[in-house]
Amino acid sequence: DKIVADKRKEVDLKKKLITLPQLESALLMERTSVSLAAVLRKSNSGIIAEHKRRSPSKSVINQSLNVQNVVKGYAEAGVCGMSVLTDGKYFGGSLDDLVLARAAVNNPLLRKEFIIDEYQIVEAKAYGADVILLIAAILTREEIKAYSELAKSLGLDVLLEVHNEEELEKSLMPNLDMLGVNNRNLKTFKVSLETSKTLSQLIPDEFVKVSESGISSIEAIRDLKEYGYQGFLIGENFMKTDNPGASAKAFIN
Ligand code: IGP
Repeated sequence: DKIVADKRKEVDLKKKLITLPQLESALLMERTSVSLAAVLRKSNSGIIAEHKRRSPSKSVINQSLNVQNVVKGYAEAGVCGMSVLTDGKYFGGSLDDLVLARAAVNNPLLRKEFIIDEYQIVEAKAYGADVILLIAAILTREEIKAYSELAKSLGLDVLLEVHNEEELEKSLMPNLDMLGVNNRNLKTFKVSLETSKTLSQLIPDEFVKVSESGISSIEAIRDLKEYGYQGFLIGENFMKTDNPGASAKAFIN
């Protein structure tokens, strides 16, 4: 898989530029993380709003706004947390975006990244994330176990993403806080909320259920809540507007 190969090269290069001990001495390693799962459990809205400049499926979404203003707008709207894309090649994001977002808001922040190495998990913490994403489609069960244990040892929440039954069965284990169902098929880019609905019954109650991608209406959220979802990860629908914060606000209350 091309993305994973690109990421491997990127991480191997970074390890030479900033060593693991250097990362571990970053100031933000001392910060106490905020649990997104805990916020979602108490919230009615469940909105996790994403900062996303572009994507492989849509190319340009929004290149003109600055990340700090976007996340401040989301915070003012009252979202539960924000997701910040840090992948540069496919999504036009960066770790600078994450650390700038961290400086701008106190809400839990998800580092949205293709994590394939422990180094990226320490990096997530060092740049201010509260939550990491683990994608079942690109990881083995052993990797999911090791990575989620490392995340927990750093105080980070784990959102495990699946998009079919096999991935879900392979991944269920205690250290995951949230189970995310991606409604977007990563190969065809086709979006169907049915994916969330079908998989919901297979997710044990101890995990906070998050529905990801392709959500563009309050009705869709209301519908997904009936299937037990407490988190809704929304990017494009907010970012395609001039004022993502105001767009998110319309989904809250
Ligand atoms: C947001 P959307 O359709 O609202 O912009 O989707 C989010 O779910 C999507 O960006 C995403 C993603 C990912 C991106 C879900 N899983 C994994 C990169 C990698």
